[in-house]
Order: sequence, then C-alpha cells, then structure tokens
Amino acid sequence: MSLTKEQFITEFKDIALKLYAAPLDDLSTQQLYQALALLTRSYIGQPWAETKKRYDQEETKQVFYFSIEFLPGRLLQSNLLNLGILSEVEAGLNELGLRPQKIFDAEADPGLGNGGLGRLASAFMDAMASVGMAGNGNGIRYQYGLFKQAFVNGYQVELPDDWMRNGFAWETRKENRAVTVKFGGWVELRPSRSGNLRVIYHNTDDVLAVPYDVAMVGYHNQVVNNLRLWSAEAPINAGTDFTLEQKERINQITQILYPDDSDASGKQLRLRQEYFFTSAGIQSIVRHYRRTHNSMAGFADRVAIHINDTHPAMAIPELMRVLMDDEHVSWDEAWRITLKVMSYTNHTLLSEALEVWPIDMFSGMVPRIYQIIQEIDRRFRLVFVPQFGQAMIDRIAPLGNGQVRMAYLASIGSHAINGVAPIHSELLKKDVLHDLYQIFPERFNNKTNGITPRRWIQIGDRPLSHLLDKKIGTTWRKNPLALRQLHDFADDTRFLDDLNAAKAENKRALAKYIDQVVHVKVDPDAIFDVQIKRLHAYKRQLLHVLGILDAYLAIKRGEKRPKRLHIFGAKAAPSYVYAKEIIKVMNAVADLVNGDPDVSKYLQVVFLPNYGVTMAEKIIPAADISEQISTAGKEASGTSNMKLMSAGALTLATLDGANIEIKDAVGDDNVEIFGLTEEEIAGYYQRGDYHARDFYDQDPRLHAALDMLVNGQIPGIETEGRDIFNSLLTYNDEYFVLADFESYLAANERLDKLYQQPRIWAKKALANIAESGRFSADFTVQRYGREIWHVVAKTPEDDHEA
Ligand code: CBF
Repeated sequence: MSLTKEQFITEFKDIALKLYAAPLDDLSTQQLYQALALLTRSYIGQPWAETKKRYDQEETKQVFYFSIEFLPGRLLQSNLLNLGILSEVEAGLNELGLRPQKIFDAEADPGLGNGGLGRLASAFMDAMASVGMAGNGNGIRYQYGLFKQAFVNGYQVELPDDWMRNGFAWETRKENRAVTVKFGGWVELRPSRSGNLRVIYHNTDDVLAVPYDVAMVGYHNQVVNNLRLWSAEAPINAGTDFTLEQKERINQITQILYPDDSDASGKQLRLRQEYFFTSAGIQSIVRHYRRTHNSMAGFADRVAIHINDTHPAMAIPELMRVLMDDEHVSWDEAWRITLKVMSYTNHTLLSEALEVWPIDMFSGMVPRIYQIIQEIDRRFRLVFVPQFGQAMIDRIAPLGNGQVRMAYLASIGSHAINGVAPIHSELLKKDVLHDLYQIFPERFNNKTNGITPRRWIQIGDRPLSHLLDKKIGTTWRKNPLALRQLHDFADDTRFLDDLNAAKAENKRALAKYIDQVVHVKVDPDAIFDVQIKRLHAYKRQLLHVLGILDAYLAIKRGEKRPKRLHIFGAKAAPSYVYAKEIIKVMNAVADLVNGDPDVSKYLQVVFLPNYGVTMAEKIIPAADISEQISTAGKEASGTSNMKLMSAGALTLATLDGANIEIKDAVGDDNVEIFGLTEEEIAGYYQRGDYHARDFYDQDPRLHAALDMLVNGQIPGIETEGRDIFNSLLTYNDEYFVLADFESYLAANERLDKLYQQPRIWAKKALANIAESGRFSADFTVQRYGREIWHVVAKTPEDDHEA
C-alpha cells in the first residue's frame, strides 16, 4: 500500500484522539502502541476481506496448518514492513518527536508457543501469505504463555506469562463462527430408516469454541491470510445453567500453554486442548466448504490439512467423524478423502517426545474418536498383518500397549510424512518410523525447515540491511536468493570492513541491552559466542559450559586468549529437573567468571532470562559464533542455526539437523565442524562400548573441568554439580558430551585464531549471509505446496500481469 509520512501523521493523530480523547503528548507509550496497532489494523482490513473473497470466488485450494503452537513474535513492525509502510511510519513518528522503537517495545510477545515447532508454524504463516499461497493457521488462543522465566539465586523460576494483559490488538473475535466441541459421555449407534447409522451422543460435556482471527499479512503483495485461534467458553442458550466451577473448568482448556504434563491432570488438560482445537478447526473447515457445495465429493480438491507434529493428529479421526456422522459419507469414501487431505510433519526423533495416550483416559474423553481409531486400527491390521506379519503390525498399529500412539495414527492417516532436515528424514525411515516406511515408502519425504529473513534481517538487523541495499540493491528483500550476489564482493576489503562495522554496531547495541537486563557490563569488542534454544540435555549447553570452565582454568594458569563473551538464552520445561540443574550451574559459572577480575578480562558469560522471539531479534544480529552443538542424530533440524548464519555468524557445529545443509551450502571453509557423527554414535549404541569414564581418566583438561562441578570451586552448586557429574560419569553420559569435548575445544581454538584476522573472518561471514537465502521459509512452503499440498501460489499482482 502507499502512505505518505504526512498522511500517516494526520491519521495517527486522528485515531489517537478518537481512542483516548487526548492529544499525542498526553498518551503513555502503551497507549501510543495501541493507537498505532489499531491504525495499522485499519489498513489491513480491506486486503484481508478481499483475499478471503478472492479465495472463495476462485475456489482456491486452501491449506490449513494445524498447530498446537504458533510463535509469531511481535506483529506491529512486521505488519508495517509487509504492508510496505514501515519507513513512512517511522519517519512520521520521528517527526512527531516520538521514538518508534520505544513504541514497538510496548508490544508483548504473543505467548502462543514456546519452541522451534511453534516458531516454524509462524514463519510458515508469514511465508504462505508472502508467496501468495492460501494458507490458514489453526491453533489455540492461550490466555497465558508457557511462563515468564526469572532467575532467583541462579534457579529458574516460572512466573505467569500474562501476555494479554493489555489485550491483543491483532485479534478479531468471530462469535458468529463458533462451533460446539463435545467431550465425554457415551455414543449410541442407531440404524436409521435410510439404512445409515445414526450416531447419537449422550451426556456429553459441550464446550463452545469461539474463534479469534489474526491477519497474516503478505510481503508487499496485498495478500492477507488468516490465523484462527480458538478460545473455550461455556455454551450459551443450551438450556443449561453452568455453575462458576463448570465455567472455570471450560475456560481452563485455553487458559495456559503447555500445562505441566508430569501429572495425570496436566496430561488430561493437554489431551483436552488437542481435541478442542482440532475438532473446532475441522468443523469450521467443513462448514465453510458446505456453504458453497452440496456434497463432500470435491472436498479434497479444495482443502489440504497439515498436522504440525502429532498434537493435532486427532484431525484424522475427527474428519472421519464429521464425514461419516454429519455428512453421511461411507467409511471407504471418508477414508479416501481423509488420506488425500491430511499430511504430517514429524519434528523429533526423541522417543520420549513421541506422544502416546493411555486408552482409558482417551476413550473416556473422546469416545466417538476412540471408536473411529479402533476401526482404523482394525482395518490396518486386517490389511497388513498378512503381508508384514503380526509382530511388525503390533509394533506400529495406532493402538497398542494400552495406548493410543499418535505418531502411528498420524502416519497411517496421512498421504505424506516429512522430516525437517535430510538427516532427520533419513533417520525417520531408518529408525523411528522404520516399519511404517516399509509399508508406505512413497509417503516419506524431506522438507527442510526455513526462517523468515524479513523478521531476522530486515527488521532485526538494520545495519546489515542498509549495507546490503547499498551494495547489491534491494531485490534480496523480496528474493533472498539475490544475497548470492555478495559472493562478488568476497575480496572487496572495503566491503568486508563495512560488514565488520555493521556487526560492531549490533554488538554495541546488544551490550547496552545486556547491561539493562542483567546489569553486566560486557566488552563489545569481545567475540560474541551465542547459544540460544530450549534447554535440553541433547542440545548440550553443558558441553558449552565445560568449554567455558576449561577456558577459566587456562586463564587462571596465566594463558592469554582473545576475549569471548558467551551468551545464553534458554528455558527449561518446568518439570525437567536435570535441565533446571544445568541452568543453575550455568548461572553459577557466569557469576564465578564475571566476578573474577583476572578472568573477566578474557572471558564473560551472560545468561539472559526469558528468551523469546523479541530477545532473539536483539541477540542474533550481534552474534559472531553460532553454537549448534547437539549430539549428532538428535536435533531434528534447528532453525536458530539458519537465523544466525543469515546474520553472518560462523556456525560451530556437529553434523546434526540442518547444520549439515548449512555446511554444504557455505562449504567446509566457512563453518567449524567437530564431534562424533551420527553413524559413530549409532556404532557406540550398537556395540555398547561407550565408556564416558575413559575420557575423564585420559583427558586432563576434561578431568579438571569436570572436577569443578564437585570440588567447591563454583559456589552454590553442591547438589546440581554432583547430579550432573554423576549423570556424566556414573550414568555414562547419555549425550556423548565427554566424547566430543576434545574436538569441541580444538574447533574453538581454530575460531579464536581466525578472529585475529578480521577480514578473513568477515569473508567467511559474507559467505554465510550470501548462502542464507536458500533457507527462507518462502521456499520451504513452496516445496510443501508443490509436493505435498498441491496448491498454487498466486497474488493479486499475478492477475494484473496476466
Ligand atoms: O522443526 C522445528 C523444530 O522443532 C523442534 O523444536 C521440536 O519441537 N521438536 C525440534 O527440536 C527442532 O530441531 C526443529 O527445528
């Protein structure tokens, strides 16, 4: 859209006055934010309505991306950017004497997700709109996010994440689109006069699912897609009066993201959430389709539903239910439609993360869905036992060991099953879903994850963006593959110096932020070494910490080193005790290092609490080193690796997840690889001959670093240090931290040396930025579109050009 600075100023003053009955200089920053968000929404309304109308008129095939999490990050700046008016708005605000960044900072990060899978879902929403694909999101409107992380005496403390305290400016309540979701009760199958079975539900607990729609604005293309988030409410006018307690029970369904599932009630709530948003989504899709079609015959040509990990896997039996019970479609026809519509992404190889539900809990909560799964299970066994044998089918049928097994259900009911990086997709076939691969080899494929450079470079990294515009023009903003033009300047020393200067500017900004957040003064000239991701043993923050302890001891012995600042951001799941112990140790190590003036000249450590999307936007542009050091074969893909490379950070990595593709993209000279390969680790597992203690006994540096966990040198970690020490030695180091220690140190030493040659470093950074375009989520969703969803992307401009 086009908007001049002057128009903006007039409209902004006007809307602020209408909203608050006060001139701008009387408004708080929060009020200014609300006014600006409302004005921005008013620009979105028309293209949003037009996009919907166009999809309906042209009968565009639409994708519905079902995900229990979305992690969009702040939306104001990105909506302004995508509308094409960010510069005008910023210029207008400046002219009004207001600081744009201060206003942007008043927006809360939506607490609708917590990790990689949720962030990926949001990147896909942004990408689908930006490439002109009819892509809708379907999820939950959580009132509270995961938790707000604080550190008290170095321990993680979980505070409520009341992210909606000031409302959520981007949502539109659509009570006229509400649907009823039925839980519990029992089901009667009664033959009807027509010969069909009538399904009658008795004594169900009904919940009203009310949708809140959020606009997903495409980049400079007038496309606005829809993210639909469901909120649970007590039904109205149902002839029942609900007690406050009952209402509270219903509201609880969408109150909080990721209830702690370490106990039975937490688990129940999680399962309830899964059925709630899945059923609501399916019902609303079918209802919308039926408004313009009098049968379901062509449904699969108009609708693709994607299951983001197994949490929405009940979409499969739920679609079967709606097709059979409400639309009176036969089982065979319903199954044909369902298979054609559904596709599934697996995001993890960790067996403990593969969802299963106890049958008694499941069948009590969703009896009709359970009946349908029983029938899927029965037919699956009937067809495949004769071909593949009882034992194999027992292993992978949807029901087994008293459990409903969601990954198997998702795989059996989807026409496509993908992993998120080549190594991960291969391991799915080889290992976790091997038996299913034997049966359905054609379903398996890879779709490497992607990120949105609009957020990470255009918004997050202004100094780099301006430099790129100056050097290669602005095409890269629309097509990130244009970043490859940077290769032409790999020997342009002036440009390399400019790249370093942009990085230095970002580092100064981050240093200031660190001081504000954790009150540590860091040296912006240090190497900024970053590890930002969820805290999990397989991600091996612990290896990074042991590396820091080794450096600490070396400096204490009098060794001089290039100064390094280690920056961590990580939340641990509230019930994950071991991860929380690692957090405590990390904080204690930070205190030890930063508090020792001999050491802090060369080494500093900061652990920024409450890591999230907005914090990532501040950290990533300033990173020199990107630590991607998971045990090979454990990280499905990772996406912080892609974001950090796009900011020119050098990847220090194991051959795991998408690190491998990053290495292939930039070449061996422009990444630092270390550690055991997946095959080597599999070899240890097979032979059973990994002896962590041997490494401890034979490597004096490792020995000394590990001893620090238990010898009192790090104050305040008696219990945690001992537990971690034991996990590594007594319990034989499940994640091969000790085996990779030596090569990790060697890789770090190479990086230290390299940093002494700023232009050579900059040249490697340049190679990383230049090759980062291929990881744009725009390309990822186009691959999904072509190969899985069978949809075509189109924008209003395409019509114009045609
Ligand atoms: O695919 C997106 C991301 O998902 C996870 O975060 C997940 O939730 N399972 C994986 O751990 C990441 O490797 C992956 O990038």
